[in-house]
Amino acid sequence: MNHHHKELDKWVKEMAAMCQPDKIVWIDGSDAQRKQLTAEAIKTGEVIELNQELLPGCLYHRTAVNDVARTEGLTYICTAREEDAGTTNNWMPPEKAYDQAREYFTGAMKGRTMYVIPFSMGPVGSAFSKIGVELTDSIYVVLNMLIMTRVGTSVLDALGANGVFTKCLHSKADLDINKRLILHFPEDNTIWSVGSGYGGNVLLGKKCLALRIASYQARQEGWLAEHMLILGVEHPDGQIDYIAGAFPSACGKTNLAMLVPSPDLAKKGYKVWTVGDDIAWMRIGPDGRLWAINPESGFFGVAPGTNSKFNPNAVATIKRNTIFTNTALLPNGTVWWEQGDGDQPVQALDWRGQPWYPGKTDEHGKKVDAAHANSRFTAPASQCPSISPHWQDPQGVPITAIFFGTRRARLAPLIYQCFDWQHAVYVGATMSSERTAAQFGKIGEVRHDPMAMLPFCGYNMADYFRHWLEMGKKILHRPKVFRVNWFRRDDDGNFLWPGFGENLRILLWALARCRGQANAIRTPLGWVPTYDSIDWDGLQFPRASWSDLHAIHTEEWLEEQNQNRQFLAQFGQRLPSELWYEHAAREFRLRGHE
Ligand code: OXD
Ligand code: MN
Repeated sequence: MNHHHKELDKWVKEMAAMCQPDKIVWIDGSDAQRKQLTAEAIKTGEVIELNQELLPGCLYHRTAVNDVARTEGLTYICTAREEDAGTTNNWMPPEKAYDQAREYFTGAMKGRTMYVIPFSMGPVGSAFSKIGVELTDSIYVVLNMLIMTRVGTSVLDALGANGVFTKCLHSKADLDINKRLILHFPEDNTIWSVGSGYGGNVLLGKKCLALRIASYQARQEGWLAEHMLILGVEHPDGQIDYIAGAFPSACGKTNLAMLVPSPDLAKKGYKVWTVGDDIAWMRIGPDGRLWAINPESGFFGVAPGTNSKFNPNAVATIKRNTIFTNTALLPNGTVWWEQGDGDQPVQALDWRGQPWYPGKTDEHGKKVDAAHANSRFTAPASQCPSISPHWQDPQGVPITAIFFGTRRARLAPLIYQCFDWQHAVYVGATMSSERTAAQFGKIGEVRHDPMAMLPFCGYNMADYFRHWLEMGKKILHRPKVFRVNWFRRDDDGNFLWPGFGENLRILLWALARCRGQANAIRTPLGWVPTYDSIDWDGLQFPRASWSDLHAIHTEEWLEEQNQNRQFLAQFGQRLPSELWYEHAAREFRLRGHE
């Protein structure tokens, strides 16, 4: 490939000398090359071609059975000083990390091809964007990167002879979980990932670059790299407000980003536009507002639960040119998953490739799912019916409101508005959520996940909180911040709130608050909507349930305060004192002293 970046050439040669591939292929981003690689991967069985009449351009892939989610325990931030990685990250000294991984990488690509993928996170050439180059021995990775990022010659052109890029090295090696490492070297702008084939571990533009490395760079450069969706709400008068929202993995970010207004709200002229479903890069614009881009160009969404009722836009998006991973495979060459569209199949191959039938149980009598709970679709954002006309604007879209959401069966109200930016940083810093299938570990267990960034912050989280506080001082027109929880349940375990399209009612209240227009009640937690401040057209929602959704059980909240105190204490002296101030202030309010 024709380019003149000496450092890039040198690095590719060095990595090839270590990994010893049979050949090196540069990915140019062309359709012809993509088709040729697809054909090759079909031939070797790395991917399976789906029914091209029913799912044109679609492919199917299975990962190894012990390689189905991000392995946070094997994910490291390798800074020279341990305290720069902080207590919430795994840390290894860079030399040790390189040495250990070098062992796994050495000769790992023998008999294989090394693909060189130049990619841009963000529109090519935008001042917001960052360039990376991923080396990998997996065509599956190449095909996913072609969807999730902007790839090829145009990126090399933008890089020029001296451009800065993140060095991303990946090898499946033996897919051995005992020789798996996901290593980040923020000080070297380098990522090494070995021994995995799961998206979150190997599509290095996504979590590794766009969050862990980018968050480190964002602090140095004065911007924010966040685990947030971006959506636009169009009002009947045509004005569009943009919201960014942080939610932990598998808490409905994709569904919220693609929200379809309920019929009565649609009739009034409300629309929702999708800008991004997972990551937001936000900078202060010349007008003093916060402007956001989605650095990705595709969706890597959770399949189970995706259906025409809850997310028709996602269903439409994944009808073509989509890669399905670890779903069930049907005899007619289509795919299926639990809580998806269509009747439960009478037979299928499950995500492991085993014959499956309804009611199948394992040796312990436990029901076997056909699709893995963290099975995924990879689909081009451009195919989404609700994709915003502004989703690729190089300067991004202006953010009016920020949402912090988690999954809590009790305790957290449906929504409250934070009193101010400093309070919001405390609320974000102490949010906790129930664990989902997107990461290894016990599902349902409550864990702290500050700003939904626990697994993605590439530096000391205490410094991250400070960075948020500092940003608040620099943004002239700060977004208003709201804490939401769509998942509160009653004593019988039923969801109290219908969610999905009805969430727009809550978004509209928040946006009205940003204009100073909606009523709210002051509570110890923040500002809560009055029942009458919500647009209820087309939804009969009992007043009593509204109260239940916002009930604050003081004893439980005081226990939560204890948990929060313990969580914050781990950061020691490095924690900004403003957070202790906010902690004490909330406790004071909860105890009724205000
Ligand atoms: C994701 C995740 O894939 O957060 O977006 O795990
Ligand atoms: Mn995510």
